[in-house]
Amino acid sequence: MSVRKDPKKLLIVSNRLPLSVIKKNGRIEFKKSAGGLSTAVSSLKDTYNLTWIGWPGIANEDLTAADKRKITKEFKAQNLIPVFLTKSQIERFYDGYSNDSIWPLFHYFQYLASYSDKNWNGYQQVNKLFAKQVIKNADEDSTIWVHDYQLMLLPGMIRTSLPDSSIGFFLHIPFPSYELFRLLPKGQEILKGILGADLIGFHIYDYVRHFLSSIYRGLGLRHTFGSLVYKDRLVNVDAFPIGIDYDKFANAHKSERVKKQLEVLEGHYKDKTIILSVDRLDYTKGILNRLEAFEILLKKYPQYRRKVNLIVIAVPSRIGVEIYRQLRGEVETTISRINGAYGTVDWTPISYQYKNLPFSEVAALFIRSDIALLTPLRDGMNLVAKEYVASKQNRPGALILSEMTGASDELPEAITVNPNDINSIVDATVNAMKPSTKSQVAELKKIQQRLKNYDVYAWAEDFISSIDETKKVQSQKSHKLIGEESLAKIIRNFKKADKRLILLDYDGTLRNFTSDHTSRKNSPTQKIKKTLINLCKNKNTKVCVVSGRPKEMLDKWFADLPVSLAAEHGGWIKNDGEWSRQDIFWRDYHSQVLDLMNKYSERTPGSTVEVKDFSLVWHYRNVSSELANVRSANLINKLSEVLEGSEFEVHSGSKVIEVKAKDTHKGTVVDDLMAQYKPDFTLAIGDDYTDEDMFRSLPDDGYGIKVGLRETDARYQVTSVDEVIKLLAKLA
Ligand code: GDG
Repeated sequence: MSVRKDPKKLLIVSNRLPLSVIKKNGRIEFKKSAGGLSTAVSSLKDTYNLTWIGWPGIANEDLTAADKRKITKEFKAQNLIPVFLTKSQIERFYDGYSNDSIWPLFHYFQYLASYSDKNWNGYQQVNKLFAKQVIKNADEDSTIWVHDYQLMLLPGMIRTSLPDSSIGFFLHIPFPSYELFRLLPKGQEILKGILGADLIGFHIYDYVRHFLSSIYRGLGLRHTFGSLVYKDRLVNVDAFPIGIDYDKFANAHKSERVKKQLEVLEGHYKDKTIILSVDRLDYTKGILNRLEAFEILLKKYPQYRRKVNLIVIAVPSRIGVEIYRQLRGEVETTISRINGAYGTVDWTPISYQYKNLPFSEVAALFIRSDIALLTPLRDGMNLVAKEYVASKQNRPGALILSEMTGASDELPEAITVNPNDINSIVDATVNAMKPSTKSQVAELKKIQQRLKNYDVYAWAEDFISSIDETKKVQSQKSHKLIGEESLAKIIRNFKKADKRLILLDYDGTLRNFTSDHTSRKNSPTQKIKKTLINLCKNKNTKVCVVSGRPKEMLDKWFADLPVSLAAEHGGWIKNDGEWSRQDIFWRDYHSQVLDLMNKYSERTPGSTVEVKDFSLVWHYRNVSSELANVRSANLINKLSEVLEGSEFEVHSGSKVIEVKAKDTHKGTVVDDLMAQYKPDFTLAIGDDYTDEDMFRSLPDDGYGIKVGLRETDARYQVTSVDEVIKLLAKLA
């Protein structure tokens, strides 16, 4: 771990802080919560100037003004900042949208998910309160790390106020498939909120995949190997499987307290096989499934009775919520039933504790248990599985793990079960009681090495350095962005020049894209027209709109303006009032391409075919993203086969596939106008691949400006159409 000389500010933001406040007999008390996250984060203290923002775990109504002052003061001493919440905010934000909508849905319990506008408003409101505290406490070079499903709007909110900040977001629960995610009202807002981050992390690649597919299908955003551009900012999405505090568990057997606890267990469970179950009492954890499996085991295999014990530790969780109360009732009734049916005077099959045990007791149970039986129906990761393995230093132990946990991806050596297949849990448990001690220890050793290498400290360091890495790539990508100096230079040279040529693409450059390329909404605004007129006022400035659109459309929009026009990528040029055309000979390629495009259009709802003089275009802006992906790739393949060896080529543009002659491109417009006017200042602005031909044809001292942050041959880049208009207005 590297130690920085001048520690950088790191703001951790999560729903809960590592310190909770409780009030006993009117007095404030502070209680440490020892979760994996607080362990990980406390390790970062040496490297960073650390501040943690979160809810202190108690409602405003239970606090006096003096209490709040005391909490704020005590927290400040530990670099913690409280976000105080009222009962109704907690109810709507935490119990409501977080735990009644997101938690069940993201864990595939669709039937338990409920929604209300009231809860959504509460979720937004509390995310705003968190944002306020972050903004108040962040410096320009702070790194902000936002955690989990309660704060998914927060990255976007911070980004609005601090556009250049470094933000990471990590989700501790699964990200569901889009088919589930799309059920969430306000899902798009949630996606946009998360996308405010520079780096977005999940436990495993499956969740990454689901997230990427959701932003593609929900927002139409494409990615390349997990990188995408959102609002002209590079965003990276990747898997960072959370680790555990490995040494703490691996060394637990040396602690005196743990040793004492082990003696108690050894005495009580002498010669017994212990099966261990440890979780928060949550319906996602599949506790009832494992009880059912244990009951079947006792029934089907009487030889194990009196030889095996199941120890169930259920940590109280969300106790105010009805479904959790119900679950507790069911778990306890099931356990009583099994104990009643199979227990004897000197043997109780299931030992049950509904409490949060001290670490020494949990560790001793991990060490002594012969089998860990962890059968969540869904679990983001499941740290207990990793902690159990880490605790087994030179001791045998079998891990039965649900394949629905993130951890199962990382622990292929575990005995995996489908938690919905009760018989497979029974069989796995019976098998786990058999194998040889030696092979179990060897298997565990293999996993331990991996858990040690990527422990919770390595995880946190990895995530934070990946935020830094993302910021670095962002700044490399933006090195072509026009700054004040380059802009001043362009204006200076523009003014100095005797003859100027300005070539402007239309869609995506002068006008933002709309969903329908034929709609009236695409026509130039008054502001665009005025800017162009002003530019042309100087007789020595030639402006040409160079578009892929047909000449009729450009005539309709620009005929009354003193600009030259190039339609169909230069197939047609209107200079000094007359249209002239290039010669091209389609032969029978025209009908072959058109037939193919028509065929695809019929099979692909939302797509259309446009016939132009110099090209044929298949538009698919309104086709659903996944289908568009498949159909466009297929069509490109088919067209390439048809056109092989011809003088025509296929281009894949922004939601269009276009076939045109190789010699018809925007570069020829630059060449023609340069030859005619011999300007000493040339400027070309465009946003897509067809404009690259213009940039490449510019003279060495010409200025090419790309709209957007994609790779380009242009000398400069701007991020939006608005910036183009502002720049042209400055020149005019
Ligand atoms: C969420 C995600 C993801 C349990 N009982 C006691 C106790 N524990 C400790 C365990 C473990 C932690 O609590 C539970 O972590 P899990 O990962 O198993 O589950 P969640 O609480 O649901 O956590 C989960 C995790 O976030 C991290 O990203 O893995 O998928 O749902 O560390 O040891 N600790 C003590 N007494 C207990 O009785 N002291």
